[in-house]
Amino acid sequence: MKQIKLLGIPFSAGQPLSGVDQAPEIFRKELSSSHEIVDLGDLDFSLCGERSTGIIKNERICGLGNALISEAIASENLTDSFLLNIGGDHGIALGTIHGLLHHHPDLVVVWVDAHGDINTPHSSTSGNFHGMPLSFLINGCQGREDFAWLRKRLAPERLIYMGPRDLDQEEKSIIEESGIQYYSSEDINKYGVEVLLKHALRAADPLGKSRIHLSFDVDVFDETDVAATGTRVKDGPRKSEILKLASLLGDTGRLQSMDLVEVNPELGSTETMKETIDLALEFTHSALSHLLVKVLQKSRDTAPLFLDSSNVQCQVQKKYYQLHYSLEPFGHLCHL
Ligand SMILES: [Mn+2]
Repeated sequence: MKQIKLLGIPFSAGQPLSGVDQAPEIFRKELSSSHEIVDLGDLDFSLCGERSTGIIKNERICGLGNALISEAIASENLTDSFLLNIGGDHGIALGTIHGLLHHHPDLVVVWVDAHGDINTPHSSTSGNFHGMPLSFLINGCQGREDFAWLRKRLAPERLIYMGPRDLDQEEKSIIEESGIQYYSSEDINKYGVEVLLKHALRAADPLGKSRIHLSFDVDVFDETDVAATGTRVKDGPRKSEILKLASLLGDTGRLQSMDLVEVNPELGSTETMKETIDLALEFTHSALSHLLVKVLQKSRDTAPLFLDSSNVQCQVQKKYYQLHYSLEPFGHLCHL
C-alpha cells in the first residue's frame, strides 16, 4: 500500500505577502486527522540568504531555497509513497519537480493554476519568482548563478496546463512556441475536464506509463471562491470540474505526488479564509481518495473496524535538511 509522505515547505520569498508560509502547519493538522501520514517535517530556509531587490526579487533565497527543496526530495525514498508537498508560494515547484525528476526522468506534470508561471526573469514585469518556476524547469539556470545547481529539465511536451486565464503576452508566446498543452478555464467549462485530461495524457505520455505530478495552485478557482490567496483571478472554471480533475488524476493509478500552494491564511475574513482552506482540502482529499480507499479496505481486511480518528496514526519522522550547497563548485557550469 502506498503511504502518504508530507513535506512542509513554508516558503514565501517568491511573492511579496506574508502568511503563505503558515499553510503547512494548518494543512498538516487537518490532513493527519483523516489520512495516515508520514510527516517529513518542515524545510528551513533561514540559511538561504537575505531578502533583496533585483530582476528576480529575493533571488538568492529563491535559488538556494529551491536547491534545498530539490535535494530533500531527491534524497527521499519514494518507493511505495505518495509525496504531498505543502507550500508556500508556487515558486517551490521548481525544487519539488526538479527533485522528482531525479526519481522519474519522464515525469508528466499537470499544472493547475490561473496563471502560466513561465515568465523568464526578463519577461516578468513584477520580478516575483512565483511567476517563473516553469521557465527554469524548462530552460535551466538562464545564466543566473543562484540557479546553477539545476541539472534536470522538464520537457515541454510533458507539461499540461489546466485552468489558466491570466497570462502575460510573452508567456503566451513561450507556451505557443514550445508547444505546451494548454487547456484554459474556458475550455474546461466548455468541454469538461474528463475529455480534456484523457486527450492531454495520451499526448504527453502515449504509452500511459509515466508517473504524474500534480502542481495545484489554489488560485485556479474563481476569485469569489478563494479569498485567502494572493493573486485572485476572475472567470474561473466550475468548482466541480476542478475537484473532478483531482480524482480523475488519482484514478489513473500513476499520480505520484502533489504540490498544494498559495493558500494564505492572513488574507480574507475569518470565514472566507476558512472557505479557501476547506476548498483546498476538498481538492486534496479528491486527489488522495484512491489511497484512502485502500486504507479502508485494508483496515476491513484485518479487523472489523471502521476507519476513524482513533485508528489513524500520524507517524512523525522529523528530518532536518541542511543546506550543503555552496555556489563555487557549480559556478562554472552556469553559462553566463
Ligand atoms: Mn501558480
